[in-house]
Amino acid sequence: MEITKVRLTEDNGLAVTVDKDMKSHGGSAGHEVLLSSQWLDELLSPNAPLELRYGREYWDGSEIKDKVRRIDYEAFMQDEGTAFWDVIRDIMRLGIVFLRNVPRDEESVSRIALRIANIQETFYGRTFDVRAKPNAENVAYTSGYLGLHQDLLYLEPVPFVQILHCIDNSCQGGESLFSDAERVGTMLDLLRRNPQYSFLQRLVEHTVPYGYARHGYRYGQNRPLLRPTGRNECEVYWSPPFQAEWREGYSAQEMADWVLGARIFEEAVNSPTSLYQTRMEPGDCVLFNNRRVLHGRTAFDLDGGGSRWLRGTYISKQDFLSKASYAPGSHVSSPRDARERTANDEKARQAALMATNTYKEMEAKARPDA
Ligand SMILES: O=C(O)CCC(=O)C(=O)O
Ligand SMILES: [Fe+2]
Repeated sequence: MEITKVRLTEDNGLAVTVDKDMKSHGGSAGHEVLLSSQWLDELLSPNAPLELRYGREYWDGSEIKDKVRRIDYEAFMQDEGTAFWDVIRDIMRLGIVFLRNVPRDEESVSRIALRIANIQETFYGRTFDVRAKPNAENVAYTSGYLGLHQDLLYLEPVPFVQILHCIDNSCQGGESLFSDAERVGTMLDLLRRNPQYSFLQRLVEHTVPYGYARHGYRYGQNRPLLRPTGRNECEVYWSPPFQAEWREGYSAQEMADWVLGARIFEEAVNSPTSLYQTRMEPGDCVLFNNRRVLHGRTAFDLDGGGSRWLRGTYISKQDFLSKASYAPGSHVSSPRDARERTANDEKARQAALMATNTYKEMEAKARPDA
């Protein structure tokens, strides 16, 4: 079978004529095979995954205040509406977005999840309630301060999107905390490449045990604090409230190095510069990337009156990306554009990260003579 003619189509795809069809297609004189520009783009750009097509914007607390959106629930739920794709894009780009005017209904959180994809059910159930209760099985279900963390690191896969719908929040306190951990992780990864700070290597090589073993359930996974992706970005695993007992035989020096690195990370994600603190009101719902953005909350006062009740659920990464891959051209760039832009932007982005105060503070703390 040979190509006898190739021409450009109106949509910048190709029309290829072959002399003979394959046997399975009858084997007669060939016809034109149409290859769409999108198909060709994807074929020619294997290293432009969806993440690059949406673009990633790291943020600190003041940047996210300007960028974060609160999108109307009804607009989001409408079929094929722009608001729907705005939500998907913000989750991909910023890792966080809010809905407002969400109906006060126990089913709202699953409706929101199912508008995007299917739910990732866990042993907490298809959906779960976050309320202070006696004998709480985990610290999230108390009224105490809940430090920045990711949910369910002891599961595989770790849930990707977490959705929390606020039904009541009339107590004193109970404000939500968020921090862009991938921003800090990527900076620490840059610092680590400097031989002077090689102790940070421990954050990549050490694994931390996460576990849950209560009420007839037993789960466990070991995860490093930093996992470089090989694309100049660095995944992060951080969930101190749910850490299990260390069992690996690391030396005292190795442990000391890990602790120093972990402390630098912890201070950076918790610094007032990095933190985004916001109060969720009834009818608000947050959707965030649990793999990238850490969440927590301030303590609240149950005795002073009022109540606090959130309902949550999760979506897995593959299910979320499956939906996200159908974004219209208004919301993503083509694979080719994404690849070119990324190549150009990479150096600039690294330089920008290294110029931040967060980076300089981390560097100062890492310096042995500091
Ligand atoms: O109470 C909150 O605001 C957050 C609770 C929490 O971390 C969770 O449900 O995963
Ligand atoms: Fe949580």
